[in-house]
Amino acid sequence: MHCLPGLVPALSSLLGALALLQLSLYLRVPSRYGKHEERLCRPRGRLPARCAWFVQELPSFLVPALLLALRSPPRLEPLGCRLLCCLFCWHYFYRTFIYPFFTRGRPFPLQLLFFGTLFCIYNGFLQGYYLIYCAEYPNDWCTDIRFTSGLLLFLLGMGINIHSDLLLRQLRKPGEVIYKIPQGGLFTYVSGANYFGEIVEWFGFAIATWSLPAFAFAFFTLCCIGPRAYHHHRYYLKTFTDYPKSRKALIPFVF
Ligand code: NDX
Repeated sequence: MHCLPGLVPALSSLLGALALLQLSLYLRVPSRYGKHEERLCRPRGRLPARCAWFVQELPSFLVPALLLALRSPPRLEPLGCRLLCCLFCWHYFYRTFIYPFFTRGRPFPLQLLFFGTLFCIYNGFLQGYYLIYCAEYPNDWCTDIRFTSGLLLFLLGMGINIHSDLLLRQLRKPGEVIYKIPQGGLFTYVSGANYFGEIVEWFGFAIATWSLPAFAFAFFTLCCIGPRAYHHHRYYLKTFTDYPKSRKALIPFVF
């Protein structure tokens, strides 16, 4: 496999277009899984959350890992390239092999699972293909301010995301499916603390890679889970009369 000129900008533009489609579809109405499902747990047409998240997220880990393994001769230099590819795989290792096995979420709709899996194949290919076959970085990229500041943002975002996922999980006892008011960590300031962390993480990755595919993915993430954080916030305000009034939807103190 080689780097085909034009393929990366074309796939990145399509990802940007999908982000806008996502925004137009889900700005007013949230995507129908989790607390925004209209009806509670009809078992048909759904897969247990553990299975669903594992299946859906697996391609985001597997596709770049396969591309890396298939590359001949193996690409080991420069160090910046290796590290950036590892960051992407590291996040999806967590999301595929750790997150699903602890989730206490409701069964996930098969239809969304299908589209989610297609999306993860597409994005895993785009990010992996670019980093493994196309990206060119100078040997001292690891000391570049874009790499170091992006890496810091990525780690900060990932920390917030994992911690917030943990706080959400602890709200339920095993077998429970009810919703409670999230407390602690960044939930003190925003309803979508896990989403805020994920968005910071992917913008950090985009800065560290300084690449079109990564900026397109960060934009997609913003358009996908930004509106969802807003819908979560409205849901909490409607459901809990004692919901903290000073809490914002997504960005602490701002929105
Ligand atoms: N999966 C990313 N679009 C998505 C699945 C849906 O990783 O066709 C994008 C991802 C996909 C989406 C994916 C892509 C676009 C799709 C969309 C479906 C339609 C859409 C395919 C792939 C589409 C077009 C047309 C453009 C092609 O019961 P429960 O499940 O609600 O329980 C929840 C629990 N919880 C609570 N428990 C007690 N009390 C409370 N108050 C609670 N509040 C929540 O916590 C869950 O078990 C858990 C987390 O829930 P929630 O709702 O906060 O997060 P969730 O949305 O489930 O995301 C989980 C994590 C989170 O860390 C988030 O940052 C990350 O995954 N994520 C999620 C979505 C996308 C994404 C990251 C990204 O874009 N980077």
